[in-house]
Amino acid sequence: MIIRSVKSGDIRPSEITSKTNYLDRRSFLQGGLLAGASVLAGPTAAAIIPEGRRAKLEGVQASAFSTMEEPNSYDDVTTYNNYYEFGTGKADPHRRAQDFEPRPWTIEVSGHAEKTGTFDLDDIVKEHALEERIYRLRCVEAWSMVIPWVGIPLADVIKQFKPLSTAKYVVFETLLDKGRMPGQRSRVLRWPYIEGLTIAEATNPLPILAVGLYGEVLPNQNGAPLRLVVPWKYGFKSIKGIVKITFSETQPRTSWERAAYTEYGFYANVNPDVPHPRWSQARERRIGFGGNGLQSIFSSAKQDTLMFNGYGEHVAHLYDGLDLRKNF
Ligand SMILES: Nc1nc2c(c(=O)[nH]1)N[C@H]1C(S)=C(S)[C@@H](COP(=O)(O)O)O[C@H]1N2
Ligand SMILES: [Mo]
Repeated sequence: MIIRSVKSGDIRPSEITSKTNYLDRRSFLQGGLLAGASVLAGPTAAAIIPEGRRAKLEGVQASAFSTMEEPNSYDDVTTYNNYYEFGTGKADPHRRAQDFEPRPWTIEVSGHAEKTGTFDLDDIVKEHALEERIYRLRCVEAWSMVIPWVGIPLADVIKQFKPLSTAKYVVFETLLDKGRMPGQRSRVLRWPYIEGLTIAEATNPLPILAVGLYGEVLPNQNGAPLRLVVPWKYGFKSIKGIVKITFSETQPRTSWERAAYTEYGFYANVNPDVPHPRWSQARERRIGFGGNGLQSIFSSAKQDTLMFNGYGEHVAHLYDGLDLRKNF
């Protein structure tokens, strides 16, 4: 099988975006292997998250779900962020999350599942193999990036906790700690940040719990030590700094719905046909490319936004019979 195992030592972050890797990935996809996660089951190495800023992740496997688009630069991905716990400006998380200490870290798992309790992050991730998933991220603010995440499939983590048949939703919460997250002193959102998925969405092969990017541990500003990535939904669904996972019978009220329920719905599927009440969602600006730093957002050209952010073949069936204008 043509699975490229990326080991630290023989690859540097800058090389992950190299043309060779890009072409490898393309021939892999052209080999017709994009059938589903089952073909990707390679040797399972215990995932270990090393400590320390910019520490390399070992034994990362490539994924057929990765996009073939050129990833954004490390600088784009780590200096232009949304993380209101560290301020509402795009440059705030990069500046203000530097001293955040993401370890040790525990996750509380509760609700309608057989296995609940408080788990050390390492005890959850060591059950899984690490994958690089290069995904588009489309923000509700009509910009996008391409980010080489490293993570574990959310579906596998869900299985690990054995949800009951009454578990209809999976709810995620970010750390609540005004001392460590100064943005929580502002009332711009209800804290803690809350997000949720239906159980069908959460067990789809696409979402991952990311522990890294560019082959290294996740920077604080991108949600260290653990954040969700749901590539067919607007970026705000991809909650950062997760400390709590709840299996719920009822649909949660998310932080963004509480902030403005007419603007931010529970589903939040990327949809060029449903405008935000205050702006169109038909097009998007790709951050970077043709400039650098913050200036580039003004210079880069716009491109059409794709239904489900281009991931429709994998997720459109989840919404059969649902009116996506009402359920935005
Ligand atoms: N806890 C938390 N998670 C969050 C946010 C936030 O403010 N707080 N912002 C969201 C939004 S709007 C986007 S677009 C993505 C941005 O992820 P990135 O900065 O890693 O690119 O994170 C999402 N996750
Ligand atoms: Mo966003």
